[in-house]
Amino acid sequence: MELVHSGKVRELYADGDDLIMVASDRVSVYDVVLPTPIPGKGRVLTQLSLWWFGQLGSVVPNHVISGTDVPAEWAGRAIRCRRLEMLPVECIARGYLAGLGLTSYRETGTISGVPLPPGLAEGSRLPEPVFTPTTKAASGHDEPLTYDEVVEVVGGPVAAELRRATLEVYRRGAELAAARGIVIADTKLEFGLLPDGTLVLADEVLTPDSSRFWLASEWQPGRPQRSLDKQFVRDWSAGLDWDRRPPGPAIPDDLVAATQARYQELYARLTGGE
Ligand code: PZK
Repeated sequence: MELVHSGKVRELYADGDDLIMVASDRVSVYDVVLPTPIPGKGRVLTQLSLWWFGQLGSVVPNHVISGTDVPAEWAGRAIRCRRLEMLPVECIARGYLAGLGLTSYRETGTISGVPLPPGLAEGSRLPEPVFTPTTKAASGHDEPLTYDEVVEVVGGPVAAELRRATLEVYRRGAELAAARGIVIADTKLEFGLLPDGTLVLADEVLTPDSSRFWLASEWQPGRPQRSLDKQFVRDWSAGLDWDRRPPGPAIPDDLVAATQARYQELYARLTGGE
């Protein structure tokens, strides 16, 4: 099959009119892929995405054709999907203050032009989720976009659909996760259009590679929150004498096992499955 796109942790192949998205066991920290894979990560994230696509089907159509009609060597970690005309906007919804949203709030009291109340702390829940789109830079870093800039890029009607679908996917996902003891702080979504103009949710959805997951029982505004995925790897690598440039360090066996267990636990908790 023809490789059409190779990302840090996933590949995209063309199969006739369809695309096949394949998730690897690679893990990245501080935007660098580490030389040690986390066995089963690609399968867990693929199955989690498929589960969410199913849960969210009534909010917005998605690009999934099949999670099983894929080449045998990729079974369990690949999705056959419809080819879309992708929109050049990263659609982010934030329900809590972290990452770049926190930075923006500290500097301006706003995120993406939306004014927020004073006195919020790192990790605080926002009064309501905010749509904080960015550009999709081929390399380097994504730049924040105001809603008006999204309108300039995709037009008013599609911009309005993007904001509604992004916030609704986040709201439904966060509500479902909350019932299972997990906080989804924020998430990044990608959308495309079918030839008839229908807006379709693409890529992966509500995985730990595209979202921040916290344990509700540990959530405490006013300090950095512990992420429910590769936090062990991040913490360990932060303590090394490593300049965060490639090549990254090899992950010790016990950390690989612990990280593998966290991914599996997250999947089991959210979906009630194995
Ligand atoms: C598409 N990406 C990003 C994802 C990578 C790169 N349904 C679609 N139709 C057309 N294009 C895309 C999709 C999707 N999803 C997604 N780039 C193009 C991407 C995964 C692995 F290497």
